Order: sequence, then structure tokens, then C-alpha cells
Amino acid sequence: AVALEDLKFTLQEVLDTFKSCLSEHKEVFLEHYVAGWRGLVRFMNCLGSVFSFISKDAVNKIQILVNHLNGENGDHYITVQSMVKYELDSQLVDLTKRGSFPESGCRTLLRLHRALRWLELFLERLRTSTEDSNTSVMCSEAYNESLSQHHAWIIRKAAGTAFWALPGRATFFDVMNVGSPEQVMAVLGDALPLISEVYQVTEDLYAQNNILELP
Ligand code: 1PX
Repeated sequence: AVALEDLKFTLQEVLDTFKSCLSEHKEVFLEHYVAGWRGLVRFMNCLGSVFSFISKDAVNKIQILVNHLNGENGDHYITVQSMVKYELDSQLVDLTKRGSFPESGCRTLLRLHRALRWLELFLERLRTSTEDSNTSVMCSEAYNESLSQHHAWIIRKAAGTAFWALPGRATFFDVMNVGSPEQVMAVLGDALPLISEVYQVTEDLYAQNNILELP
């Protein structure tokens, strides 16, 4: 019961965090963005240990961003907008090949940003799924349309294998613990426009600064 309460809290927290990500001027608060990812990772960890290589990488990237936030230049990392401006102005980003700044906020956040597109596509499939839909198929379709394009063959292979270990739709919904399938659909319907907006704002910012392909 305790574990389920935790999960319920987690999922609600995740959705709430994405709500609080955007300022009224459409800036993305890094602290909330990172908190959103923390919640997602916690949820993923409940799905089984086959996903631990994925969550390890996510946790690692989350930690890099948290270190920036808590570092001596943390003031520049309040929003994704201020982070991009600060790091580019101060030449703290490797632009064409990996070099002195393997942990720049810009390149690190870009990896999570690309994964957010996967999440958007996957949740949209879940939202419009029916009882006989297959979560593994929905997950790999979403992955193939987005994140996979940025991954080496060996990662795609490992991810593809992990997807087959996803629980079926009914179990997946149970683990979300938000209630009936109808309630799950409603929660997803609520969260998706916000996730999409956070994604789009970030995508536009990265496009304007020509940093969508950071090594
Ligand atoms: C209500 C449903 C919620 C489901 C929550 C699931 C949260 C998933 C979190 C996934 C975060 C993945 C971050 C991946 C970042 C990345 O692309 N890293 C690669 C590149 O980094 P680098 O520093 O080398 O440039 C890195 O090579 C990645 C390695 C790990 C494999 C990544 C596979 C990603 C699959 C994403 C789908 C997750 C499926 C979870 C099933 C629910």
C-alpha cells in the first residue's frame, strides 16, 4: 500500500511539475524540468530492472544539470533560456565536436529534450489506445519516430530489447495508479498539452540558437 501511495504521489507530482515548468513569459524553469524527469525515472524504476541502463543515463544527466544549478554560476541556470545564453556567450559549449565541455548544460539538456519527444509520442499513443493495444509496440513506434534517430545501433538494439519487457496495457495503467482507464486517459489528456508546450518552447529556442545537433 505504501508503494502504491508513493507511485500515486509520483505520477501526480510528475504531471504537476510539467505544469509548473513554464513561466508566464514562456521560459522553462530548469529546476522543475529536472524534477519532472526525476519523477519519470522513479516511475520507470517501478517497471523493472531491465530499464536500469536507461534510468542510469537519465539520472546521470539530471545530476549534471542539478550540479550546474547548485554551482557557483547557478544564477545563470534558473531557466533554460538563461542557461543557453550564458553558456553560449561564455563559450562553454562544444559546438561541432566533443572536447572541453562534455557536461555543458546545453548538450546535456538536449539529450533529455529529445527523450521528451519520445515521451510525448508514447503518451499520445497510450491516450488513444484500446484494450488490445500493445505497450511494447507503442513504445517502440514512438522511439523509432524520435529518439532512435540520435542513437547508435548498439543503443537502439538494447532499447528495442528492453521495450519487450514492458508490462501490458492493463498492468501499465495499474502501476500508474490513477484509477480506471478512463481516468488514466483524462490524466494523460491533461498532461500532454503541457508536455508538448515545454517541448516546443525548448525546440524553438535550440533551433534559434542553432544548437539542435550538439555533439
Ligand atoms: C507515464 C509513462 C511514463 C514513462 C516514463 C519513462 C521515463 C523514461 C526516461 C527515459 C530517459 C532517457 C534519457 C536518454 C538520454 C539519451 O538519449 N542518452 C543517450 C545519449 O547520451 P550521450 O551523453 O552519450 O550523448 C545515451 O547513449 C543513452 C543511453 C541509454 C539508452 C536510452 C534509451 C532510451 C529509451 C527511452 C524510452 C524509455 C522507455 C521506458 C519505458 C516506460
